[in-house]
Amino acid sequence: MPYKRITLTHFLLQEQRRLGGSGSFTALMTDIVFACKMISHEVNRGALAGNLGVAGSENVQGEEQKKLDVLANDIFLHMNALGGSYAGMASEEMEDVHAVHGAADGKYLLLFDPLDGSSNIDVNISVGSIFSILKLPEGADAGSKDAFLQPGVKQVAAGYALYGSSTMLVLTTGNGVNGFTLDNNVGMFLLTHPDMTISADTKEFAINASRERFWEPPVKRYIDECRQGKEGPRAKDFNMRWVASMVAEVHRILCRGGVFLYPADSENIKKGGKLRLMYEANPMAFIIEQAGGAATTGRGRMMEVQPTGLHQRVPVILGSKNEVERLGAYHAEYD
Ligand code: AHM
Ligand code: MG
Repeated sequence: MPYKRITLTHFLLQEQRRLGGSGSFTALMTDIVFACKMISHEVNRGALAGNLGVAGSENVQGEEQKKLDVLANDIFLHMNALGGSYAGMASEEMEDVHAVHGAADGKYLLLFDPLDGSSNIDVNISVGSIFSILKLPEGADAGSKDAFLQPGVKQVAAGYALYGSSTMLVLTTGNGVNGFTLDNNVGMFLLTHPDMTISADTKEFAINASRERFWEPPVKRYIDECRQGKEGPRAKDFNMRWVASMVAEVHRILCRGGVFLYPADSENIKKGGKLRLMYEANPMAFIIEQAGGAATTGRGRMMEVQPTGLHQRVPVILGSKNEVERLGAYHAEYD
């Protein structure tokens, strides 16, 4: 009975009343929701719409772009420029920031990864969009990247859309985490996962184990101990998962606990890590912390990292609190 559930729009209006807001936040979220619905539609149509395969271009980081990377970026830019809530936007797929012209009232900055996990597009495995919302600092120029270089603790909202077996939108505005499922028949996101929380302990870890030869000693120690199972120092059996779509991994952790690592290693450390601070690590860290989990670089809280570059990469460890703290202790012992 869809009409008995709270829609995302109603949820946002309730939040607006609770906070005594002006409605501008509700308006900007509406733009994001439209963008995610359209991307969901394009992802679902896949090969039927000729959406698979490479675009023949590279992004700012020298990575090959897929057709859907480019399309999803265009959809995000276009939908979010229309509403007038944003002064500027920055994307994993664009070298420079995009000032929104004509948005005289735009008070917010939007950072997004339009299609995360895009190596999975062509094989019909879950992908997602990630977004982070910051306030435009007083007097700042939204056309300058300096306005965007704020630590994760300054985020006013963050979320992701998961294009999986169903499309979901998971959101935090700093007051817990709520998940909404897209009902395609009525075209609305409905609240299906209220107050998502992450168990402090887990028996599941996620890491790209093909990189083991590059790992630092604390990561190697942690994974070795997990793999020893009941016979090892952890005295319990662990399971492993790796989807290679961060959105899907974070969603699994929100649903049943776990720890996700894309750590610094001897090969990716030249770049600072693999995942991007502003488009991936910070928004996910905000969501994870709001659900009772923890997110670090292994050497400090993720959301306290002061960004120095728009496309900066960082080591990422996040998920069930006790496991993340254990990994932090192993790093501290080693350093
Ligand atoms: P992308 O933004 O280019 O898609 O890359 C980010 C993705 C994450 O979703 C995922 O956790 C990771 O890259 C997978 O990396 P790997 O291919 O090394 O397993
Ligand atoms: Mg990404």
